[in-house]
Order: sequence, then C-alpha cells, then structure tokens
Amino acid sequence: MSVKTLEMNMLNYIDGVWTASQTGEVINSMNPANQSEIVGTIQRSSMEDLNAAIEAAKKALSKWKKVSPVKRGEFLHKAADLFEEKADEIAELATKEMGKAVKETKGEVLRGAAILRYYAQEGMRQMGEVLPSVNPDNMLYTKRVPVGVVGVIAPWNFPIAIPIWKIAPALIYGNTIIFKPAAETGLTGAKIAEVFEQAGLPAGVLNLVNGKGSVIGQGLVDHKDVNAITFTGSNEVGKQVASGAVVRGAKYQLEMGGKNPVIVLEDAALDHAVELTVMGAMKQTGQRCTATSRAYVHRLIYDEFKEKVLKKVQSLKIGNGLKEGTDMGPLASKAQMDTVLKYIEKGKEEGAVLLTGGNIPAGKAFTSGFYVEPTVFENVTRDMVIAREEIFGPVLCLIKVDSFEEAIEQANDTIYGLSASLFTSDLSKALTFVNEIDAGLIQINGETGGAEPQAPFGGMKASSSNSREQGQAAKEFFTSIKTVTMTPVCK
Ligand code: UN1
Repeated sequence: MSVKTLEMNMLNYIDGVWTASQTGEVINSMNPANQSEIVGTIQRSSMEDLNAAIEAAKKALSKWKKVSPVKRGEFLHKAADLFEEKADEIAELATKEMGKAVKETKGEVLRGAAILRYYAQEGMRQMGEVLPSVNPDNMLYTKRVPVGVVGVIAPWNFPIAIPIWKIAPALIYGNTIIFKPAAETGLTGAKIAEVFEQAGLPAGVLNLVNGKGSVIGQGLVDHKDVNAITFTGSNEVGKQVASGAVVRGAKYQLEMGGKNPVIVLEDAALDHAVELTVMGAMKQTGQRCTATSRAYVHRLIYDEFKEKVLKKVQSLKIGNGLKEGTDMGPLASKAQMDTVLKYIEKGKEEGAVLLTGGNIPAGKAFTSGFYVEPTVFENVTRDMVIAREEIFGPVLCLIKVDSFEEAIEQANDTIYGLSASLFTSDLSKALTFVNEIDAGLIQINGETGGAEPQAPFGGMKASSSNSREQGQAAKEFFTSIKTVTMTPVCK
C-alpha cells in the first residue's frame, strides 16, 4: 500500500516560538478512515522540550496574572472570532485525524468558540466575596488568585472542545499553560495553539508539547513547577495522574469513563426515545465518555422499542467523516478498533444475543480504515463484561426490565456515574430518578451526551475526581482563595 503524506508538519510552541523538538523525531498522525494517508507530523517532544515549556509558563505567569481579567477576556473573544472564521478548516483537520463526521468536528469548533465567549465574560464577574467579621470594623473578604502553571492533558475524542474548555477558564483566571494534546490529534492541538498565538496571547502563556502520555504527560504530572493538572481520559491513566499529583501536593482534576444508562418507561414518547438512545450510543462512533451504553426498557414496550432501534441503527450511514451525510465515521485508531471488536466477541461468548452489527463492514472502502458496524446486543445480564466495562465504541446493550425500580437499581450497578437519561412523561418518576440515580449529568427525555459551557460537567463515582469542569465550577479548580482580614487601628 502506498502511503501519501499531506503537507503538514507542526512544531512545538514554546515561549511564543514554533520549534522542532530536541529529539529531532516526529510522530505521524494517521487518517483512521484511510490507513494509506499520513495527515502530517507532530514533534516527539523530549523532557528538555517539556522543561523549556514549563520554564516559559512559569516566567510568563508573573506578568499574565497581573493583566486585568477584563483584558484577558479580550484575548478569549479574539480567539473565539478566529475559531469561528476557521471552523471549516479546523473541523476538516480534526476529522482527518480522528475520523468523526465533519458535522460533529465543526460543532466542536463552534462549541469551543461559545466556551471562549462564556469565559471571556467571566473576566468581568466576581472574583471573591465580602464576609461579615466578628469585629464589625474589619474588612473580611476573599480574593481568588490563579493556581499558577497548569498542565492540560487532553484526549483525542473531542480534540477541539475539551482542550478549549480547559484552556479558556485557565486563561481567564490568570494561569499559564502547558498543553499536551493526545498524540492521535496532535495536529489539531497545534492548530488550537496557533489560533491563540494569532489572537495575540503573550509569549509563554500557552505552550504546546507533544508525545506519549506515559512520557510527556507523566513528565508534566511529576514536575515540581506545575501547580495543577487537568486531565480527561481513561480511568487507568487518571489514577496515575492522581497519584503523581498527590505525591507532590499538586492540584488535579480528572474526567474519566462512563457506562451511561438510559431508562425507557412504558409512557415514554417512543420515537423520541429511540432516536436519542441510538444517537447517544452511535454518535462519534460511540467514542464519548457520555455515550449511551445500556438501555433499560420496560417489558411492555420492549419489543416495539427494539424493532425501532434496529431500524434506526441499520439506517445509519457509515463512511469517511469528510463525506456529506455520514452518520458514523471510523474508530480513531487500530487499537480502538481492536478493543471494540474484542468486547463484541466477549459479549457473544458470554451469551448476549447480537441483534445487529458486530463486524467490520464489508467493502474495500471500509477495510482501508478502522470501521466497525453499529452494534446492538440483547439478553445482556449485569455480570457480563459488556454491561460493566466502558467499551468506547458503537455498542448498545438492550436490557428488558419489569419495573422502574428494577431499572434504577440495575442502572446504578456500575463503578461509573457520569450521565444517565430517563424517558418518561411521568413527572413524579422524573423526580424520583433525579434523586435516585448516581450520575453527575442527568437528562429527562434527553440524550446522555452533550454539555453546555455555563453548566458544570462531570461525574460521580469512578467517572471523575469528584470535581466538575465548565460553568462556575471551573473557578474552583483554576483559582486559589486568599482570605483577607483588614483591621483598622487608630494611631
Ligand atoms: C459531550 O458529550 O458532548 O470525553 C461531551 C468525553 C467527555 C465530553 C463529552 N469528557 O466524551
């Protein structure tokens, strides 16, 4: 197979300068829709590169934290304008790097712009509070200050929106950043850094390095001058980030896996529930920590729901994400495809019934990429691996239940607690669900995925480090509080 390299070679961005890595080595970014295409190259950063980036961020901090938050907001607005202008170009690049449909990557760029605008305005809002003191003459107040140098470790599944939802609050609250995108989407990561450069961000405020999580990510976690680490990725890596950060007393924030359930009751608007369950499971080829993974469906409507789900799933158009009309692109990498196929085999082995999908789709166009059919299982029991582990692929499990109570009990029987949906028209059941379900993100008649910039995002149990991102919640992570007491004394 002849391999075609597109002309894109992105460098590291350190202290306002685009530089080649001291290793002299690059990493190829492959197109998962077409293995014969190298999208471009990124740098394999060395520890020296990383140290230089951290040094630059440390040096830039003393000035950046003194810039008025209102002024910092102007940089964010400018970056938002640029992301909107370049939405098509960046979306196309991200789709080439990780495969999802271009309507989704474009949605991400626009979401990124919305996040930037939200945090730009944040620069005009409260950064502390005045409190009453035991001494009525005292001035007792809090002042929020930056945590300092922040390491941003971002995943490949949302290569634009997730970096921005970490970078935007970090910037507005006065921190400086070392950004390490996932190696699979390093070119998109570099484009993000380029946009901030074009927005006029001072040198050293945002730095970019590339490489393996186990080397560069771990290096960031372990470095004495990195005050906080924000991470989105797997639970396995999240644990390493947390233990490294704890050892040296750094602040950390983890967003990790999910095994998100929907419950469909007999009084649900069925077509709506079908549509959102299928999209929740298959959008982005299931590569979302918020993806719908288990559907608990009331016995009375189970057969009808199943039939409609299968019809919808079988109508999904699989293909190159760049093509108009594609619903589901390839998985992001060979490793991801192998993992998903392994889970499908495991499901069959353990006795779940495969209703549709389960294979690499037939045809040359598909074998040259990392495609897997949208897959639905039934007769899935709670002890099966496919009911317990996060698959991160287009696999949905249908589970018949006798009651709402049984559905909640089974839905909660997981180590995860990110998102959960209930489809019903019964208000009291909706209220019970909100009280009883163990999830940080709850939807009534909505899809398990999705997030709005102004609302806290994150999970319970093993899905997060009990922290939340976005909205006002981001302030907790990206600032530290000084409590100030001013006592008047008469001379
Ligand atoms: C969404 O569902 O739109 O990695 C956001 C993830 C999550 C973000 C999901 N941290 O899939």
